[in-house]
Amino acid sequence: MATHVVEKHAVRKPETALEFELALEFVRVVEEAAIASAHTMGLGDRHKADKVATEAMRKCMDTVPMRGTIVIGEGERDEAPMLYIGEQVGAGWGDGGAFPQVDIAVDPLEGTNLCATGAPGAITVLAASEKGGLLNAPDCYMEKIVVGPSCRGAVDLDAPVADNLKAVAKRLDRDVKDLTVVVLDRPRHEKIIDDIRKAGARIRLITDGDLSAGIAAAVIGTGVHVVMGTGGAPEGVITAAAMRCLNGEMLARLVINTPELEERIAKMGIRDKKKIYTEKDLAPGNHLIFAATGVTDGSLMKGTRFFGEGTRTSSIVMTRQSRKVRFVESIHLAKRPDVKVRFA
Ligand code: VTB
Repeated sequence: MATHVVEKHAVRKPETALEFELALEFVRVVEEAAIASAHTMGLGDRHKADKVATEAMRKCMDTVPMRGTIVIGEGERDEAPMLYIGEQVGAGWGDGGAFPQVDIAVDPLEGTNLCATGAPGAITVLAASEKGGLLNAPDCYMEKIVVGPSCRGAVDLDAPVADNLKAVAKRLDRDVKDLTVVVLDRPRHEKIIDDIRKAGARIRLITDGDLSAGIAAAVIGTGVHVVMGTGGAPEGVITAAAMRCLNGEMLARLVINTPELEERIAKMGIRDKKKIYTEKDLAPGNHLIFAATGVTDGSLMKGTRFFGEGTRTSSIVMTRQSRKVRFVESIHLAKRPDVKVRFA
């Protein structure tokens, strides 16, 4: 007689369950934020775009079966009404511990200006991990360099730009002139841009969104090979979580240039302000989820589309331990009984 034996190791540990059970839940969260902010596209009001994304993300977050804590969010408790650092989110609090504890880093709308002007590249995004799996970075600038798996170990944050580009070109088996480097178009990057031009590589200047650019650099076929320059540290942590799912490499250093920031990092227990962080230092979690939805069209995902009888969203969700990169196309139907479903 056949018997079914459930072996002990077949039972999932709660932290393994985290990726399996929460990945698609977090897709819902970024989808809702994208739908809300996409309605504000082109209104010229970046604060409104961010506000509605934040509210939608916060509301949806509370339907997720977890005990979540925001570790990177919209600011400190006294400066942000919701999704503030330390805020408890999720439906699992007060259940006696049956649901996983999760740390969450959010950027409800990455590229608020892009959304406000209807320009490409706005996304809603978050990263999640087991407790302690995401560095609680302060809201300051961060120097960054991001490359893909073939360039691991080839770049150095303190090396001259020309040396880094030569090393990347070698790993990618091409000339420096065949590299494209993405840089945020800011006056602070004048020297870096000059150095890249002198080295002979091509440049794509972007007005916003070095997080998506980092993902593009980490995967093959996007035409982006390196991201360089200074952007936000919180977004840096979320980028690092993506790198850990894609085997990309990120080197980063906090820009601590005021007494307030010195004090802030001291309180956070960061002793060496010049420390160079790798993607593993920024997102050390074993179990990591990265989820993002397109608000406006981008190179990785299409923007959110409204077609009267519903809304269509394009998302990406990646998990580290279970090694998945999923592209999720969702049709959110209008709540009417006669609604017709459109596939194209
Ligand atoms: C923005 C944004 C980036 O950093 O530039 C921001 O577009 C900070 O730079 O994607 P500024 O203060 O000069 O605007 C990011 O948010 C992320 O790193």
